[in-house]
Amino acid sequence: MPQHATNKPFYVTTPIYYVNDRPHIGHVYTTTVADVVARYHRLRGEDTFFLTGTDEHAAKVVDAAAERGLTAQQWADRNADEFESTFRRLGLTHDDFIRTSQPRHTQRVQQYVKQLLDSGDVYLGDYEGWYDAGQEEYVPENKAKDYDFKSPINGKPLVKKKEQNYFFKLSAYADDLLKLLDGGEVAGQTFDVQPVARKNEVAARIREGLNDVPISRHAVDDAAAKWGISVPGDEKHTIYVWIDALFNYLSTIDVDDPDDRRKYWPADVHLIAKDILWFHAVIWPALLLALRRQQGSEWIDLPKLVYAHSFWIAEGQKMSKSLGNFIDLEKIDSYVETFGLDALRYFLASNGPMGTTDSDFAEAKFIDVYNSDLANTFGNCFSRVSNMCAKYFDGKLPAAGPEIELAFAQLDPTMAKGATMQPNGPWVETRALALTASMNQMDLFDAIGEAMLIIRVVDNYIEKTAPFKLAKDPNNLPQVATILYNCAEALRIASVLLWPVIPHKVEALWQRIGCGHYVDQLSETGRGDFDKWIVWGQLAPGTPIEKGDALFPRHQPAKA
Ligand code: ME8
Repeated sequence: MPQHATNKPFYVTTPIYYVNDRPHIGHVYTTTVADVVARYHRLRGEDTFFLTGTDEHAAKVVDAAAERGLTAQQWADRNADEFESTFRRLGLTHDDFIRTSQPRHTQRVQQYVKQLLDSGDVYLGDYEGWYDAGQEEYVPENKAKDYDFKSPINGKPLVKKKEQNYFFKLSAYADDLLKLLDGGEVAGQTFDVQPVARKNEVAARIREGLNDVPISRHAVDDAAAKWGISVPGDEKHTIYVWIDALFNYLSTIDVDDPDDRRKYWPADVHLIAKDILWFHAVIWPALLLALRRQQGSEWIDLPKLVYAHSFWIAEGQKMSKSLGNFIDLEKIDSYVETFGLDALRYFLASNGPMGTTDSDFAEAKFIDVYNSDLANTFGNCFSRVSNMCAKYFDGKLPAAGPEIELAFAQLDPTMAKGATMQPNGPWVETRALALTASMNQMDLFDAIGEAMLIIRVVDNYIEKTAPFKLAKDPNNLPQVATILYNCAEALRIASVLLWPVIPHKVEALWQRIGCGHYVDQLSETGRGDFDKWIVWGQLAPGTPIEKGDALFPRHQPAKA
């Protein structure tokens, strides 16, 4: 697992997406998770770089463009715009959007491939094999046979293809890769793949043997292959789209500029899905090991972690073109319109396929999660606290006193004895530390679970201490004050923990509880003060608590 040294800036990437079609929920998901991770690191005050973008030199882009009477570049431009504007509309905060047809990328790719040609890691040879045109990849003989010579991904027939190609000497890196995956060091470098089941899959496949891989296509007799970056010094060949694409993680930050983007390398996490694990867990580190041996490239360390999540399915079925059941942009927009952007983010982050099982994107589940976690827990908790401040303390946060221990003992002796799950300083701060550990493991479920637990405990505490009953006797008001202070403070800390996931609603909450300066700091500097903000006791007594509209109004399904 990556240890985040405090002085190393944080760098997170998503795959760059093919522009043959418009974005769908899968693309939005990975980019949203990366956004949550990036926001979390910014919240911690870290210098953070978050990269996404589009992968354009694919044959299927040429085909899709031709069907519409457009050039590949025109079609790529249109869809790249669609990806970028979608991500912006969804409030995603990437620091750059790389397109592989941009000169800043193509020039660097040519430079890297030239270095590999010069070192002999890339050489010219002949290749014959089974090609999956949809995936733009060769399928090994035994796998092709297992799938009856059809694409393991889309079921279309594989084609036997023979070409003169440039090859990358992948076979030379098998031992190094196995050592790295086993937790060892190669040339002072470490490299991890998670979840561990995915790492084991990759290692098992490497142990079956690694062949050198073709990394070019013949651009003379293949019109689609002309759409690509030429192999330096040999115009007849273009660089295979996958090699071109992988280099995006490096080309974006490998620039001489006053900001010194190279400081972000190595990537702390490449977030991907299981479909593209092999390229990221095997080809990519091997390319980098080859590259960093070249003069001037010694700074090119290995990425710390490749994290491969699983897949969304839709309403219980695999999403596919033929079923026409993709959660597409229209559906995504309709969820946002009905429930709000943060509700979509919350559902993706808390119920998505991080880990090794697929997740179902089902409307009933979405509504259930929305109502139970956001409306009834987060939203309701704030409205209870703000209502009581309005009713008993003139809309202001009261000061806490020592009276609560007494109140506890009187109200619920069992709880006072156990007293482990009280929304008090030490307990809440422990939850924040647990969240940190979970985020470092890319365990979003646990991280969100810690924040939600605080709110559930606050709710339970309100039930158990019953301030609304206590308040009937004015002599009890000091106890009510303590209860409300504890609730508000616990809720404040929970909201800090939830900011990476539901930033817009959390910021609205902060404005209502006298923490507008958090919003100002984040918008002015881009960074938060996590370690300070999670310390108990920062809400000043007397602060006006503004009730406002429900943060997450309960969703009532329309009656049929
Ligand atoms: O593979 N569930 O691009 P791509 C979750 N250009 N995530 C999904 C998903 C699903 N059902 N479907 C897609 C490519 N994704 C290459 C990548 S990187 C150097 C080049 C997400 O447009 C997930 O992140 O096919 C997956 O890895 C990616 O989209 C594939 O996007």
